[in-house]
Amino acid sequence: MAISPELRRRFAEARRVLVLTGAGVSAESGVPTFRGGGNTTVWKGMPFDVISSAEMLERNLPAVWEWFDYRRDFMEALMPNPGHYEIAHWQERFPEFTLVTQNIDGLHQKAGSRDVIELHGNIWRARCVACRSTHDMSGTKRPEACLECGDSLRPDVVLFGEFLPPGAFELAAERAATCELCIVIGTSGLVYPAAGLPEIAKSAGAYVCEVNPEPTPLSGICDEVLMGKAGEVLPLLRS
Ligand code: BV8
Repeated sequence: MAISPELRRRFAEARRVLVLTGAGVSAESGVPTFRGGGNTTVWKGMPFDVISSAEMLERNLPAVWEWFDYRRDFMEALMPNPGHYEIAHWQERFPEFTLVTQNIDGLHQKAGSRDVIELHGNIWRARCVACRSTHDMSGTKRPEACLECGDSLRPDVVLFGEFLPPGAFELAAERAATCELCIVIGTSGLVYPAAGLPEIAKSAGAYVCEVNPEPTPLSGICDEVLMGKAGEVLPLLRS
């Protein structure tokens, strides 16, 4: 895997760096991607963007919980991979480093990343549908109801057709618009508004680099594409 002298130079000199990650960065940890090898994740006959939708939450909250309980159970034992750890190191390396993720698995934080902008929420939290208080579920059973007001809980994730957490995308877009280097890792670039961030960085003059074993709709706007697995490619960037 050849890293161009241009990318090495920019990696060495950049101060303001933004990283956007998707399910691919967690693939080597055992988290199945949503769209790998041409097929889409299906749960009980429903494509994931149907079971993970605002409409389904309205219609059948218990079914939505069953889907997230199932994913939480198998994610419990999963550990970060070298890709996550390399990214965690970058927060010490670059003076102004921003990590934006579409992942809800919390593996970036488990690898030591701080101030992660979680665009689509986190599977280890539940949120009250009434008072919006959140409840940590890591290592504990899911509470039956809100411990503050007793109303029902929902996963603290962003479902299709729902707005992102207040301010999360705005902060990510602001950082994308001022970064010098944008590294896009393990995303198919199909879900918006997240997939719009590399375009914001590109149009603001940043050097945009993609790390993915497969081409994506974003590859065309990238200055450099490193076709490989995150856990194998990212350590190569270390000089
Ligand atoms: C919203 C949480 C406003 C839940 C998720 C504009 C155009 C078209 C559609 C829209 C648009 N704007 C809004 C929409 C609708 C929709 C959308 O984008 N639909 C898509 C399907 C077309 N967006 C929304 O609904 C968003 N909300 O816009 O609000 C609004 C409000 C009301 C009405 C209208 C608009 C909310 C979207 C968030 C949904 N929640 N997750 C859950 O997890 O169940 S999205 C979820 O799917 C993930 O978070 C992620 O974002 C996405 C999956 O994508 P990736 O992470 O990229 O994963 P994928 O499997 O696809 O690809 C993996 C990649 O990794 C592959 O390329 C593979 O090659 C690569 N890879 C594999 N192994 C490795 C690797 N790479 C590196 N290393 C490896 N080892």
